[in-house]
Amino acid sequence: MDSCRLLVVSNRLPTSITRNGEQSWSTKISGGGLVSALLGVKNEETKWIGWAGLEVKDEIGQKSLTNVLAEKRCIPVFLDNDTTDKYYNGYCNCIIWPILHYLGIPQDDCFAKNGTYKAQYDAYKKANKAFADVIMEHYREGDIIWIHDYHLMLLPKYLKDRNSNMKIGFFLHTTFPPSEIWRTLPEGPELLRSLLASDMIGLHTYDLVRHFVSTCSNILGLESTPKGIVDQGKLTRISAFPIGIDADNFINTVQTSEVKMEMKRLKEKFGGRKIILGVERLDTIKGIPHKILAFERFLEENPEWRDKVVLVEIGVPSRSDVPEYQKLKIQIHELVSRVNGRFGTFHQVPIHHLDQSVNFPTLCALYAVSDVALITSLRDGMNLVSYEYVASQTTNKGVLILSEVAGAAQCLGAGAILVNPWNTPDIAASISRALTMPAKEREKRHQHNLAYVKSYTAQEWANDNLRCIHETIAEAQIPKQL
Ligand code: GDG
Repeated sequence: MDSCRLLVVSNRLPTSITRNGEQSWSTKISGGGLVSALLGVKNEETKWIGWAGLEVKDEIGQKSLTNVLAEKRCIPVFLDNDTTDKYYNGYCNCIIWPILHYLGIPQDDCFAKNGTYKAQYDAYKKANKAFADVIMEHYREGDIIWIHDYHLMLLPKYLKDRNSNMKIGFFLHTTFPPSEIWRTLPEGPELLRSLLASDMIGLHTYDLVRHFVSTCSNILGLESTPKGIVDQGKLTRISAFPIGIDADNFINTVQTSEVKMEMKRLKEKFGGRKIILGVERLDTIKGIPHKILAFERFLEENPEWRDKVVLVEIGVPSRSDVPEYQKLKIQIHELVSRVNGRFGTFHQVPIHHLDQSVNFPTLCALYAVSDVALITSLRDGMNLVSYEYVASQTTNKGVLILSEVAGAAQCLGAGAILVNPWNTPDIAASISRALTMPAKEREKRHQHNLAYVKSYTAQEWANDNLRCIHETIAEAQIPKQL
């Protein structure tokens, strides 16, 4: 791969920022798949451009934060609170996110709370333009721009309009729906045209590539080839790159004394009961109510397990200003309370539920002590939690129950028990099967998944994406040389 400067662009920077005083800031690296994937990219120089995550109105503050972040190779985009609310809470998370995950556009209080539809889309454009401005300020000829996710779908076009020589890759971390769902989005054609201004678009799986390509053909009437979409002689390459994790980080962290002590505490806390684990952002796509209903069914049908198993459900707060997410939280609380009320005793309850995130060592300890991971996403681009669980199960060889409609099912399907998240009785039966699975079968399934998780890592994913961007750019230059 050529040595070049890489500008990674995503809605958020990989650091969380707190203001302590006029010119005093603390920054902390945030976790997550994208951060670990990109930290491993071996490039001459990588810079990360993203929203600062907080409003900084004064110029002195903006300058001082920019200087602090420069040391971390990060460049902030500043957005005011009103734009952020309409762009992020509104258009990104009320409109595009549900469409991308095959759900309809909500019609009610989403607009009342986060501004009208038009105001939300205007804010989306404004935010994408603010990103384009910052990129243009820092861009040098030859840089590769690698844009991430649905927050920035208008950015490829805004950039190419200003400099048609720019080399742009785009990666979508979510699912992408069939064309008839995308068709319901009023701005769908405009967003597609902008995405196609990229040189290369990556999605997690071939199914998603197929959806994207057929949507471009059906809605825009464009020609598709095995490599991608052709518009007026220009090819935009569309390819599948299933994201991975930094498996060694989990394998090594579960060996640390801090995690081992936490594992011991957790085992004592749950008093020898089998642990079923759920970890996810509290999100409408993660199927948390479906999981609780299935666990309830399992307890109904298997009374002998009632005092021998606990479901630990970590629902990490997410998008808490969006009405759909507020409703979901209430629904989950009601369900947890019902199941605990029905099957709990004075001594213990069957669901241990937290509305909080946990720190990384605790997360690793939870992964490592759990006997089963239960993932019932209704749609999920990939689902990194399933990978992280596998990587952390070095001693337990726990069982992964995984939604068949998560992208991860296409990579871990042979080792996991796959379930349809809407099939409550089948998930309940799968819990029973997982808890009673013979050690030999658990070992075999675990080894299968571990081999995959270790071989296709976050770094491989990033390198493959970048290799493909370089190839596409090189191929596009061939006719000019003839
Ligand atoms: C999007 C797509 C796609 C979770 N709770 C805690 C915590 N986490 C970390 C996990 C994991 C990440 O958050 C979640 O990643 P997922 O992939 O499971 O889900 P999304 O957030 O929806 O991610 C998804 C992904 O992008 C990557 O392309 O797979 O389909 O929706 O890394 O470890 N980390 C800590 N405490 C927690 O409580 N420290």
